[in-house]
Amino acid sequence: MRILHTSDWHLGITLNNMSLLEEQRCFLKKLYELVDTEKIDVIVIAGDVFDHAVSSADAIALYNEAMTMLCIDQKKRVLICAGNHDGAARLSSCNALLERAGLYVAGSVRDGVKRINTGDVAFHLLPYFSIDEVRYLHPEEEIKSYDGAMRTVIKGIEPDRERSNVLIAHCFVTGAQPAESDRSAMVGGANMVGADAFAGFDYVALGHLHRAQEIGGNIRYSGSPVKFSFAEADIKKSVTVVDTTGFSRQEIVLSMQHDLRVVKGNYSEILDAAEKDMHREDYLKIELRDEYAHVEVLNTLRSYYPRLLSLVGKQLNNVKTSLSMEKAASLHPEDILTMFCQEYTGEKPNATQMGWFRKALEFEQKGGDAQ
Ligand SMILES: [Mn+2]
Repeated sequence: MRILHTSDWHLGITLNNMSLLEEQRCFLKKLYELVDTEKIDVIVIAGDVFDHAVSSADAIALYNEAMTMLCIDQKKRVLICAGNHDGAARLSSCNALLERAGLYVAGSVRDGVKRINTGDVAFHLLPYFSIDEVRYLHPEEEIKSYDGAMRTVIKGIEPDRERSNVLIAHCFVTGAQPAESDRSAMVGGANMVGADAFAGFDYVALGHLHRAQEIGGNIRYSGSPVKFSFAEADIKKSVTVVDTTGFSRQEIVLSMQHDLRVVKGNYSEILDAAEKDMHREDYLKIELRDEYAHVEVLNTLRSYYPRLLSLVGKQLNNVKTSLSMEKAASLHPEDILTMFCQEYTGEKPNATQMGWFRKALEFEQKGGDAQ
């Protein structure tokens, strides 16, 4: 049997207020193709299908479209465990009905660990949980840590002796490397689970961390299929194809329709490069070495790069002012503004800026009330 392991779609996520739904739609198109070309039998999504517990209508529409394509048109089974970002109850609504179409969703650990037998594999679907949920379910156990809670839940899973056993879960395993967009996964390490808690499974398909990686011999994070932050600009995104004959793994690298890039350099160099740039539609963060990030610079760069989402200019930290308090007291405010602009931008304020300043000054001197 061939399994496609993915996780952390985060449908509905934004990057600097720009929706990434268009990228997520492109990923899904590639996913449908891969299901055919890689002869996939089962698609495993190890949590964080959505970015928010209450998702936008657009994100839900894309999810509906994807599940219909995979389950009805491509006639595959899709197994999902809820992640910490998913609204568990919403995600698992109409469960019994959806299972008839081949979509299996484990929303809450309170419903037990769902087992799905397909061919020679038993899949165990373990959704994200809080320590308190497990304490409530197992009052007889003394649960001191998240690791302890995980071990308690796993103890309750009956492995199928006749089949291979695959666990699908959403958690932070000790030793795994988070990416920048794993904000909620990085809280102090309190929710970490030791890899040995998963001994006995033939394969552990994990979600939660957005960087694809393998821990030990049989535990793997597929990582997110899309880059969600500029700190992940150089991280390759992929899905994992697992063949249950010997549980061999293949990482299939995905390119984004528009890549996410960080560009650093002097303003003139960046403008020269922009002229020849074949990928102006990419999501960009630009870091200028020799220029401040003012509006004109932003507008000029945006005229080349419509998806310029972050502009960082030369830092002001090392600028020392030549103006002492005593000297400032003896100068006219307009002279102070002129000195300030010269020191910080190298130029005098233009007529428009000086006009605004005079108006503000007049207002201030009249004792106008702030709005
Ligand atoms: Mn996630």
